[in-house]
Amino acid sequence: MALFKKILIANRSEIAVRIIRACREMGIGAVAVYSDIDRDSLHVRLAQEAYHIGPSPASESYLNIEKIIEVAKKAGCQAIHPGYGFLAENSQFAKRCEEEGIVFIGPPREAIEAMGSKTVARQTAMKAGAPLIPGTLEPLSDEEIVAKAKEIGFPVMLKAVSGGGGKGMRLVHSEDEIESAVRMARSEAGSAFSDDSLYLEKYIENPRHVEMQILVDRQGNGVYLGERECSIQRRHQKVIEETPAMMLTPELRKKMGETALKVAAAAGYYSAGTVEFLMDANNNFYFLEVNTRLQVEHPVTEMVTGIDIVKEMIRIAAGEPLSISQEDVQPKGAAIECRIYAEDPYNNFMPSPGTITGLRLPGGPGVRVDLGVFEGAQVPLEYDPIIAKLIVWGKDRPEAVERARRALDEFMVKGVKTTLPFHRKVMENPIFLSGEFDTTFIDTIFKKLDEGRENRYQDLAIAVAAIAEESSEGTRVEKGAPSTGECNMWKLYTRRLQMMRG
Ligand code: MV4
Repeated sequence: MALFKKILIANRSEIAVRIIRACREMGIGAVAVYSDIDRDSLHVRLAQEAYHIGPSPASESYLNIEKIIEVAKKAGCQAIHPGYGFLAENSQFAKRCEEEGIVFIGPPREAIEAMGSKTVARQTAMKAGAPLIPGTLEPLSDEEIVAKAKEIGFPVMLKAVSGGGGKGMRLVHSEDEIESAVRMARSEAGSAFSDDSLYLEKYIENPRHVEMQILVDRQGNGVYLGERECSIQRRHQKVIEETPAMMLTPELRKKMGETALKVAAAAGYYSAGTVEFLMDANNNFYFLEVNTRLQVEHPVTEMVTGIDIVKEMIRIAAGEPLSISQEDVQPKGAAIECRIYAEDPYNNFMPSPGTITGLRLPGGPGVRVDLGVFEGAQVPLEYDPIIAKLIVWGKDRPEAVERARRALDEFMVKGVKTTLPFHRKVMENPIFLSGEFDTTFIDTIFKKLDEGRENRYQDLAIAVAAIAEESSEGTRVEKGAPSTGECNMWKLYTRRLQMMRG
């Protein structure tokens, strides 16, 4: 199949812009769609053509399957890229594209459907020989849940079969909690997914979230592009992602990569995809779920591998075989992504919609900004509040962190509150710098940045005391060799101290 002449991008903001960029570089026409409120947005400006698809609520625009297909046909598009969110994992949409002779740039709809059911996904992973979290492979009745929970042993996780992203999920510590947990989980799952079926897993304490990026072509050739460590999340929303994951040895990476490819093969998967794993304190990894889409955090993998995941996805959809083999994948250095949301980190991450009245972007070596706005643009309340992603590359993790700090200091957004101050704080956090963090990081270490602010002064007081001690004794009082990160933090503290002393 020859490459497409025109692609419709059924999305908005930074990810629509990202896909438009791939189209332009490939000589493919990019067709944007927009809702009322997005009439004048960045993705509309950067596309060659743009079509209005409806009112601002997503249900009447970016989720309107028939309208989007109608526009794709009218504009003469051979394919549709769904980006992430909206229709990206909607097998009905993939089916409608197929029926209309439009290529859905993503996996086969059967794979979307199968991986959408977390129990079918677990069955598939088991067939592929992936390590599974102990638990059930089928949905359970209330009675079965109680019996199985006792069999597995508390604590257990109740999960929604149609879930993902933490909705309809309940941690259950003991038998007397289980009845009410089942009731709440069923009701939550029922309203969120119109499916209240539940299954059980053994609870993994303080897990780390590590995911493996794969590319599989329609001929069945697959490569893994390495992992992303995504443990820094809030309310099941990722906030910071990095690669490589500090605790992954080359042997573990190979095992995880090959496992991910086997799961994909068992699911009949092609396109770009991500296999998610949980890692326990002993570095055992367990299959969690498959994300059948391009992910928000794909740029960190692009930074270290030099592979353009969006272009590969488009080529695969056009029927071309992969242009790379596993030996061509040689990740270099380290990359970190900070998601910049229009949210107020000083007020429990409340959405902060409005007009961007000022914008200064970071640049320089190793810095990539995937931006969804411009100065004067509106950040609407109706959609995901992500306005930009800052992705930095360094020869190793300490350099990537230094670049992140430097770039975050250059980054300025006026008119809306953003999560920039939060990221600046994380990049100084000793636990983040040590790499010894898990999915409890934000809740236990950060909570609100307000409290963080007080901690800042506490940290400073500790640093002052330590410096005083150091100068009186002539030696450092710390145990063990400090990491580069910690040294940098010391530099920052001393600089700040000097400023305070005038
Ligand atoms: C778990 C778990 C512990 N044990 N499953 C949260 C979202 C969903 N994708 C899976 N999640 C979890 N499943 C078992 N058996 C802990 C979590 C979890 C989590 C996972 C990844 C990243 C952040 C998280 C935050 C809280 C809980």
